[in-house]
Amino acid sequence: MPELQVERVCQAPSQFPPPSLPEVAVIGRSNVGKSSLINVIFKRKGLMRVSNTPGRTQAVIFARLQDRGYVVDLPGFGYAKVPLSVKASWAKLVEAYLKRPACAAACLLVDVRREAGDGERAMVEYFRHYGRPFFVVMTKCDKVSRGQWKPRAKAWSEALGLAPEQTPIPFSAVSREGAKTVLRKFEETME
Ligand SMILES: Nc1nc2c(ncn2[C@@H]2O[C@H](COP(=O)(O)OP(=O)(O)OP(=O)(O)O)[C@@H](O)[C@H]2O)c(=O)[nH]1
Ligand SMILES: [Mg+2]
Repeated sequence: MPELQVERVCQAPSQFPPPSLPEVAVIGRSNVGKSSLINVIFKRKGLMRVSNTPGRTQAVIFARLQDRGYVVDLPGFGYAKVPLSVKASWAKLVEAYLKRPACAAACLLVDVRREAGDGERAMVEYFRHYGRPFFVVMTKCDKVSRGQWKPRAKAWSEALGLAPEQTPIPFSAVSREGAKTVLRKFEETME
């Protein structure tokens, strides 16, 4: 298993490391399971902080995967209870990040139980605008029956206008369903 190490925690774009290796960004609404997914697919329990308080990760965390690339944990969007000043700094951080040419791809996380919101639609528009390839992972699949996976993936695909090859990958940080498939996606992007 490739070793993932946190290298930098950035609260402002000026703190981003100079570009070197390809980066894969993990994006999604707050509490969708971004940190959990990174910990599970790289088998690094506790590497990224998993919180019960949505909106906790207000930083861009660069974790380095040996000499292959970076996994970048972005702060979640869509948490209503944060002050406006926090929302503004969130937007600044995420926009600055997505403009970065070193961002080779984005991994958008969506919750199997939710419907598409403005946040997900805005992110997809961003990826398209900046020409960033992206793939979609459908998290918390352990919360619904297996029979729901296909119809939920189809609903997300339709709502976000995804191409057939972008159909959300079912994933669960609890059962580890989909972990290998998602890891392969990260590795392919860094090749
Ligand atoms: N049942 C279930 N719970 C999950 C799964 N993934 C994450 N969780 C739980 O969801 C909550 C949020 O998980 P995080 O990984 O911190 O989510 P995040 O997207 O990093 O959240 P922020 O950094 O606050 O935006 C935690 O209580 C996790 O234990 C999953 O696949 N299944
Ligand atoms: Mg997090």
